[in-house]
Amino acid sequence: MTGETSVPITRILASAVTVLCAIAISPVAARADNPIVQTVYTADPAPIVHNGRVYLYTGHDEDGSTYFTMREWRVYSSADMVNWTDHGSPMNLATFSWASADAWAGQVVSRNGRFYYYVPIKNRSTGRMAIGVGVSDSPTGPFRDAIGRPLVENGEIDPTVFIDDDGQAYLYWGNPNLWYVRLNADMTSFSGSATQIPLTTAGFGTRSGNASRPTLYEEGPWVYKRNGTYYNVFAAECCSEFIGYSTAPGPTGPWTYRGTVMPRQGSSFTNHAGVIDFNGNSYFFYHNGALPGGGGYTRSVAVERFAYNANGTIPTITMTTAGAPQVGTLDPYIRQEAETIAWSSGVETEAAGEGGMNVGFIENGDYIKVKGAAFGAGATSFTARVASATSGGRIELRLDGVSGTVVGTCTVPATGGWQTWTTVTCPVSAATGTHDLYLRFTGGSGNLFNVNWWQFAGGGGGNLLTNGDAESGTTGWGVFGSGTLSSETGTVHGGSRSLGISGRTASWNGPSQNVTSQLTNGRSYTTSVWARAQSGTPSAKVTLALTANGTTGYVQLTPAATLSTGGWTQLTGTASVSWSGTLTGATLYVETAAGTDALLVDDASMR
Ligand code: FUB
Repeated sequence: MTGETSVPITRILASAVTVLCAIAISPVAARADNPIVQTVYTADPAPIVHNGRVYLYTGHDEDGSTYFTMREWRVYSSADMVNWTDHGSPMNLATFSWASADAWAGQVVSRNGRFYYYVPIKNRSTGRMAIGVGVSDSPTGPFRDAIGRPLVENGEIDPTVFIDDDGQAYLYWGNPNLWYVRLNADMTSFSGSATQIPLTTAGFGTRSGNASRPTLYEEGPWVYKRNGTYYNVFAAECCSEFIGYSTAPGPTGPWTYRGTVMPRQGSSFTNHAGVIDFNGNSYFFYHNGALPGGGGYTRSVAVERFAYNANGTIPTITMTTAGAPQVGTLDPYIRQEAETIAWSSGVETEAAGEGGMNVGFIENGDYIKVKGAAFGAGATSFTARVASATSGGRIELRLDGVSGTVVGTCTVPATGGWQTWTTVTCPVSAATGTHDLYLRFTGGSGNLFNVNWWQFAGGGGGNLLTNGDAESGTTGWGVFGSGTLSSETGTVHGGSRSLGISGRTASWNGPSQNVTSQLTNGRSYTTSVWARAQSGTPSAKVTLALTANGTTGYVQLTPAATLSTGGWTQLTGTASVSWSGTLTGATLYVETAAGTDALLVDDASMR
């Protein structure tokens, strides 16, 4: 990023509100899901997977920047790769009393239940860039300075941390050189001294026309291991940068240059990579200047799904506005934070007085899109937590477009303050099946109201299942046939617990619930259960055993889907349920087509 001063900034923006008003008039942007965040400029993505969610750490380019003016980091999370929840800022320059500026590209790693955030920042006393380390017990922070001083300092930037299978952790960083040091198990100290990785053209490609920098390596390394091969994905050449990568048989090399991951694209002269596997797929995070007002110092993070080639090489990935496909659907019948957003126009987020974040600075015509909301058999009402220091306004609930069908409208009153919260409810009709949901905000001029969270209620009275999210242990759950239930904390789809079953002796054995008293004859029900194998790749489905007039029949509530040990699979479907005579027993259960593999289930609903 040495050529930054040559990049023209075509538009200096006074405020994020100005930026986001511009988004509203762009029909192309309004359909897109990339960039991931529209409420602020974000840069330097660093994703991790934790407890069934992707946590995405980013830098924050200040509005109207003409340099890398960055004072804080931000964190977002998602369970479906399209709807991202804004958790605010987990760490900023003030976290490090010794730092003066430049909250640049960091990375978080988790070890022994703690989260370590490695960041480049300027040391006030030396004026040089150093690497600091924050620590937190939560992936969303807050992080505190783990050691009260730089972990390493040599004027270079962009740390990446990788923990090898033998438990040895490595910190790599550098621009213009590439360094590594072996971290101790405490993750906040190291053994030995910083070692320079030889930047050979065989290892990192050939740069032309720059005698002092003969290889393509520029900055932003991202080191990880896959199937025994070590990968270093990095920002190459400057300026502008593209993303290249090298591989090695060990964590310290020797490295071999393998080519381009992402060509130069996207109106930002830097780019920065983050690579993860989630739920059985691979994802490439990067940044560009795609938001209105975007450019080299006003960047935005985006993501693409990709598949490794059979020989382990990375295909060439290009930037799209569509982004990654959704994993499963979003449940509108559980509380959703207003700051869970696939795309938004005009709004901002802020810390909420009653905890978490809220959406604010809402003006007439602003909107939030939430992708793939599964309404199932139909929603009957909508509830939102709102506050307004002025005279409020309305929330229009529209399907599949900002001008799509209105299925409900809630009036938001004056509440006497921007953090004086009340709950409003309004009727909803014709919201069935799965749709993109648009919350379109209307009213007079100026700021209208804030929204903290929202939730729909279903025509069938909500989730028929007790403790569907398994957060209350095994409460409400039984076993169809043989097996032992357990409440699991190690691998969850959402929240902090899932339900395990082991000791199955037949393929039809599985976790179950009696739903006899909740069913209405002839009604259609939508079922969603997240499931994962603890061994093997069984084909699983959700079935309803119905006993009426002494006869038992079986309704397949969801089609079968293959489970794996590497990620969660959503079993979902809509089925009509009817019987003749008197219903005496109805049991929903998860089964497999064959085998007795132990299973995990989580976030189950039948509506
Ligand atoms: O965001 C500031 C700097 O720009 C990062 O540290 C580099 O990787 C480049 O993206």
